[in-house]
Amino acid sequence: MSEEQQKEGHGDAGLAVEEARPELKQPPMFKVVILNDDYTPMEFVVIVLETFFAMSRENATRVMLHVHTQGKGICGIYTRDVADTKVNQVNAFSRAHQHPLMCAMEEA
Ligand code: TYC
Repeated sequence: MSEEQQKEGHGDAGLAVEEARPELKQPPMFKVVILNDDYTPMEFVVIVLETFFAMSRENATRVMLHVHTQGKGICGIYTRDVADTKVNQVNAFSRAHQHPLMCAMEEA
């Protein structure tokens, strides 16, 4: 139909043709944090950060020292399923090596 016909109101019986806005939301994100303790060797924490969070040795060492002095530190921010998987992997790995290192998730 021509623009002219549309303006005149002929031809489409006044049907609404506006597209619905897609109802999409960003998924909630979760911080994965590690906690300090008195027993886990520093080197083990660095290996965990390299292995499960793809950190360089330099960054892993920096994060480990932050946790050692501040009590807690962020390993990364992920969707719920990825965060949950990483927490379970790290805690299983620490238990398997008989270290008390604890990893947890918090809504970001
Ligand atoms: N505090 C531990 C030590 O002195 C090292 C450590 C760092 C442990 C970070 C846990 O998340 C941690 N051996």
